[in-house]
Formats: sequence, C-alpha cells, structure tokens
Amino acid sequence: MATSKKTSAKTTSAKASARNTDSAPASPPPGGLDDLAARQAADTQTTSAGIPHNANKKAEHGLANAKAPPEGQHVEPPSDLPTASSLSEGNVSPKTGPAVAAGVNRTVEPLDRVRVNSDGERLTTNQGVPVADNQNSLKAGLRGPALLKDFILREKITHFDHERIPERIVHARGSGAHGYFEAYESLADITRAAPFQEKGKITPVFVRFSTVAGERGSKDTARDVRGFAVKFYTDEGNWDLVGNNIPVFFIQDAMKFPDLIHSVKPEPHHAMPQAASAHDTFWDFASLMPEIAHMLMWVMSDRAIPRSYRTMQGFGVHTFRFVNAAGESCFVKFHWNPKLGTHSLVWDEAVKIAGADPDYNRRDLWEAIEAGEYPEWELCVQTFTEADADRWSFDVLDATKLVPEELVPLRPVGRMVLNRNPDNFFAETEQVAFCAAHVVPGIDFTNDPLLAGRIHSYVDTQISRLGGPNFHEIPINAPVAPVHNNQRDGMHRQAINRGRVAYEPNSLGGGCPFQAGKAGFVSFPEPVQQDEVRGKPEKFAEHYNQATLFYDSQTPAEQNHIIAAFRFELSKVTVPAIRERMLSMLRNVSEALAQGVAEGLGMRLPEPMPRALDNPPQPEVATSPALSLMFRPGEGGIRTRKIAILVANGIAGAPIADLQATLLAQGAIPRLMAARIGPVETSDGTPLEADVSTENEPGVLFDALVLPDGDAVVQALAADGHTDEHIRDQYRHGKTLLALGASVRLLEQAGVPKDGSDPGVIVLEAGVSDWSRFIEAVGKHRHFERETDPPLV
Ligand code: HDE
Repeated sequence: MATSKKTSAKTTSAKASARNTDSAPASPPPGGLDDLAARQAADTQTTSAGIPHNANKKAEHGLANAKAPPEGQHVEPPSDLPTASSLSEGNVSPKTGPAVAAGVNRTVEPLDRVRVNSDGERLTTNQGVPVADNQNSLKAGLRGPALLKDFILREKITHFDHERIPERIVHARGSGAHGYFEAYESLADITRAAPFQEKGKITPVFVRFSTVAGERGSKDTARDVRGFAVKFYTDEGNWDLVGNNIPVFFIQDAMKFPDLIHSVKPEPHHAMPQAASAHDTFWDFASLMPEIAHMLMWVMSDRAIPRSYRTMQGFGVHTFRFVNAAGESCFVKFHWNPKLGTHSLVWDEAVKIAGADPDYNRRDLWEAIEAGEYPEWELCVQTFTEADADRWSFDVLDATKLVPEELVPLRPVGRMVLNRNPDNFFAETEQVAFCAAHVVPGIDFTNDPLLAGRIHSYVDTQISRLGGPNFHEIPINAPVAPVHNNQRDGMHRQAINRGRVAYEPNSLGGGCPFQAGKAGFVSFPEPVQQDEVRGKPEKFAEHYNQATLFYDSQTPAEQNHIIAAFRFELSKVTVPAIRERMLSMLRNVSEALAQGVAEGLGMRLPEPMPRALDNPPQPEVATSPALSLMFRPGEGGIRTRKIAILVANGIAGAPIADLQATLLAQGAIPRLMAARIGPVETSDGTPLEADVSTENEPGVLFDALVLPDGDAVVQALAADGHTDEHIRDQYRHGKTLLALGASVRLLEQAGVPKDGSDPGVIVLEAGVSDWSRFIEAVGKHRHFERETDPPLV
C-alpha cells in the first residue's frame, strides 16, 4: 500500500513537473506513463543517460585521430519524443504538414519540390490572393488619383524593383545546363570519391560555362578564357570542379588575383573597354608579370574564342589529390575532352558575331540540348606520384604549368552528358554558387598557393552576391546527399530544424547529428614542418619553357593567329613603353613570334626581358601535339552545323529541297535564306519557304554557305550587297562554300578563287546532286590552308 502510494506520488509529481519548462525533480522520472509530457521527460532522461560521458574525448588527441577520427557517439532514443521541438507537433494543418520523419531534410530533395507550373492556374499575389484585374491600378474614380492602399500594385512593383542581384565579380556572363556524369570503371584503388566507385555509376551535374572579364550582358565571343564549372551532386555531398577551358592560369599566387582582375576589367576612370583585354592596364600588368607568358599564349590563341561551349576542353587547372579508402594519395589533374572535338572561331568572325548575335555560345548550347544533340565530354585524369613530380623541371603546385601528356598520358574515366536546359535562367544559372572548396571524401587539395586563395574566396563572394549565409539552401545549390548539422538561422533560412538541440556533443538529441568518423571527409595528412614565410618555391621562377612548348606545338595557321592576336591587342595599347616591354617578354618565348608581332606593330625588337632564372632547366618535352586545337578533330561530321542555303524567286526548288533534306538527315541545320523571310516562288513548283533573312541572321552566323543555280536567281543575288558580304566572310573565315551551276558567277564577283585547289570551295555543275564532297568539307570545320594575312577577300 505504502509502495503504491509512493509510486503514484512520484507519477503525479512527474506529470506535474513535465508541464514546466524550467525545473524538474532530482530523480529520473518513471517510464511507461500514459502522459505525453511525462513520457517525453522520461524518454529524454533515457536518451541522455545513454551517453554517460564523452567516450571519444580521449581519442581526439594525437595523430591516430587525424588519420581515422572515430564516429561520433550517438544512441537511438526510445521514441521520437526527446528530439521533438514540441508536443504540439502532432497537430497538423495543410500548412504545417505532418511532423518530419527521422533523418529527413526536405531542403535537399529533387528540384521538383520548388518547380512551379502555372498551366491552367489563375493569377495570384505572392500571398496567394487571386488577382481580379492585372490591367489597372486602383484609383479614386476612373480619372482619379491612384490609391496608396493598392497593395496589389505595390507588391508587384516592389518585387520588380528588386529583381536584380549583384553580378559575379568575375565570370559574370555565363550559361548553364543540367546533365549527368557516368563512370567508365571503378577507381576505388586510387580514390574513394563517390562518382568513381563503380562502373556505370551515374552522378547528376549542373554545369556553367562563362567568360571572365565581361559584365553579365556582355558578348559571348570576347577574347577571354572560358569558365568550365561542374557541380557534381554526389552521394557524399557536392563536389565542384570549378575549372577553365585553358589548363593553366595567369598568376601563381592568390595574392595577385585582385590585381590581375583590376587590370583586365574596364578601366576605372571611364569604364571602357567592355569584355576586352586589349587595353593599357591589362598589358601594363601582364608585361610586368613574366609568369603570365604561358597563359598569354593560350589566350592569344583561338582557344579564347571557342566556336561553341560544346567544342572546348575543360581543365581543373590545379594539381589535386585523389585519396583512397586506405588513406593513400596520388596527385591528379582533370581534363574534359569534348566529343565533338576542339573547334574555335577566327578573330574577324568573333568580332562580327559579337554584333550579329551576342548570345552566340549561349544560344548554341540551348539549341543543341533542345534538339536532343546532347553535348558530351570525356573526363580524363593524369595521375602521378610525389616522386614523379619531384623529378620534373617544373613545379606541379605552379598553376602556370601543365603536365604534358607525353609525361603522363590521359586516362579516360567517364563521360558527362548535358541533357536538360534549366527551367529558369535566374533561379538556376544565375543563382548557382560554385566553390573551389567543395570537395568530397576521396578528393583533396594540394598546396598550390593559387588554390589556397580560391578555397577562401568563393563562399565569401557568394555571401554578398546571394544575400547571406544560407545560399547553400537555394534549390540549385542544395546537394542530393542528406544535410544535417547545427548551423542555424541567418538571412533567408529555409530549413525548419526540429527540436532544441543545435550543438554537439549533446545527449539530449541522442548525440545526433553525430560526427561520421573515418566514413566522413578526412583531410590527407600532408606533413608540414617549415618556417612561416611569404615567398615562392624556386621552380616557380622559370617562366618561359612551357610558353615556348605551347607556341612550338601549334600548326602554322594557329601560330599566325597568335601573332595576329598579339598584334591586334598591343595595337590597342596607347603607351609604346608597354608594347616594348611585352615584345621583350615574347623574345624569351620565341624569336619568330616576337619578330612577327614586332613587324605587325612597326617596331624594332627590343632586348629580351631579363629572366628571373639565369640557367633555366631543360624541359622534358619540346613539342606536344595535344596542345594544338587540330589534335582533337572529334567525331567530325556535320551534326548541328548551321548551313545557309541562299534562295530567291525563280529558283529550281527540287535540288534545294533534296539538299536540305540530306543535310537535315545528317543532323545539320540547313536554313533557307533570302532577302526577306516567307514563301519563295520556285520554277518547278516545289514549295520552299525562307525562314531566315540576310538581315536578321547575317552570314557570319553560319558554318557553311550554299549558292543556288538559276540565271534569274543568281542575277537577283548578285544585285544584293549582302550576298557578296556573306561569300567574303565565309571565305575569309575558312568556311565551306558550295556553288551550284550558274552561281559560280557570284564567287567570281566576290573575288573568291575557284580553281579547284581549295577543298572548301566546291563548284558543282548544274543538275549534279552529289552532296558528299560538300558534307565532307563542312565536317572539317575550317580550311585554314586558304588563309593569307592580310586576307585575299
Ligand atoms: Fe575563380 N572566382 N578565382 N578561378 N572562377 C570566381 O566566384 C577566384 C580561378 C572560376 O560559373 C568567383 O562565384 C580567386 C582559377 C570559374 O559561377 C570568385 C582566384 C580558375 C568561376 C573567384 C581565382 C577559376 C569563377 C566570382 C585566384 C580556373 C565561375 C563569382 C586565387 C581553375 C563559376 C564566384 C561560375 C568564379 C575567385 C582563380 C575558375 C570571386 C580569388 C585559377 C569557372 O570567388
């Protein structure tokens, strides 16, 4: 009797105390009560008692922990009551929904959770209030003053007022797409990174291509390095490979990045020029930074004016580390090779396209994906050991150096396919936040001093661009891997974290979320035992060997383009001393290059620039064919090539229709071009319709040109100045021309040689409809063998 009294007194007291949030009895509450609050107290006590002390504390010290940290202590609570935010979480409404299940974080669920489809829906305000009239503001009388209480107008205008966010400091102009990465094989022996653990493993990706210097609305075809940033949504968190289309960089140390960017951006006093390096401040800086020599070779080459994002390589640039499950590491360099091969524009063409279609590369990417011509790249790695790196004449921590493929061949490890355009440019492409610090278990950094600055910079810049610390919750940035931590609050917080525990270690949350131990990201324990200094390693002082390697590995046409690019850029410099300094630098790269540029500028060659290193080491490799754009012609063929077929009234329609159908069947985009869009009168009654005009899509936007047969047509085209311009541009830019029958006159009029020696100028007799030579010539991309400087036409 006495016992039961005691029990019931304890029960009553437990129930009473469970209704307080600020104190409780000294002894543990009894379990098994039918009272929710008291059960919560009891289960909380049981959970907390399950972690009587911090058993991991001892193991936190010493090297063993660094290599293999233990898993965090955690226990399973007897019910979900201890970790609940409140006892009222079971009261659900259409807004709250049910309580969240264990381990669930909806902020990382697939993007359909935030996608909006307004098909068939009525218009509402942001508060969900149906809008009756979207045409008129609220007024006191039809001709009266507008009223301040028009909350609908004010909400609409206020939102509009804030529709822009700051653009990226660099890489402001960009285009993105979704896709996937597929592993060819398991790389588990060298890395534990999730995308490489098994053959056929698919990892979703989002990719953004960009230019660097121009503002958000600048032209796509500026001479510039292109960003090639890939966000892998891996099972173990996001891995961002934030690379470029050029494998080396301008500078060696993050300390110089703001200087580099200030020099290339529009000059601060008058904000000119836009998206261009051809001005004093860039070349002033460049000519004082000899480590830039190698990168200058790449950006003055046609690599800096790609034909398409689909036809450019990508590179991780820095040396990274692969780390396997046993903690063993090797160095790794990443390469993306496009299936379509590497193809570029030529400068005169890039300049004209900038006016005709500033969205040239963006449009190309969008259209290819819409057409089901999914862009594809092969991911290749170069892996090597610390001992290999020590032997080489250059330092693998120096981002102005590459590892020649002759030293370490490329190993293909998977492919990336871009198969989905974004639903909304702003929500996805603009708000995506790449970060060089986003690595996953199995990928680690090296001590590259440029990379170190990047590990800091990206998060920092996003905090102001995207308005606070929670930009990782913007749907495009959220990982597909679960996210559980104690980071809380801040601007624009989306996640509603349950419960009262926001710290670790804890016992009240059963220890959760607990540290993953060696299943988590374990930094490679690179030994560091040196003095704290500001300085560069000795090998960083060699500035020219790889610039020479690059120049010497180019085909003659590519070398000529490099000379012409330097000539153009330096001719825009207004201070002769800067030109002179640049020429003296070029003499250390190649006498032929320096001589060519000097001639183009009407200058004498100055003395070579004094070198930072008196006795430079012998390079391992003198030429590397892989550095030429011509090395990777790709699959060839004419898929997605744009071909203009000129038409005019009076044309024989049948051969044109046949040619168009043949080209289309092979994946090209043949378009009928006339002075005006609309139906064309054909001599044989075949229905033809011009869908593009010489005015709305100038010829420079096409990869090839077809001139039609027929006296009347040729006469009409000969009388239109656009025809001449189109033919000349095609010829000058190395593109393929096909003249049918009488249209050979148009070639003559434009001054194009048609002696049969140029495989890209094809003349077919009237009535001949064998298109194979034309198709083969278009597949070659360009016919540089016809090039002269200055151009013939
Ligand atoms: Fe970047 N870079 N970078 N960079 N970078 C940015 O981050 C920075 C460097 C690259 O499509 C910024 O979100 C520093 C090398 C790409 O959104 C910023 C240094 C390489 C993109 C930044 C470098 C890159 C960026 C600007 C020297 C090639 C665009 C906006 C230490 C391996 C990603 C942003 C996208 C963007 C800093 C050098 C590639 C300011 C400090 C080398 C592709 O954080």
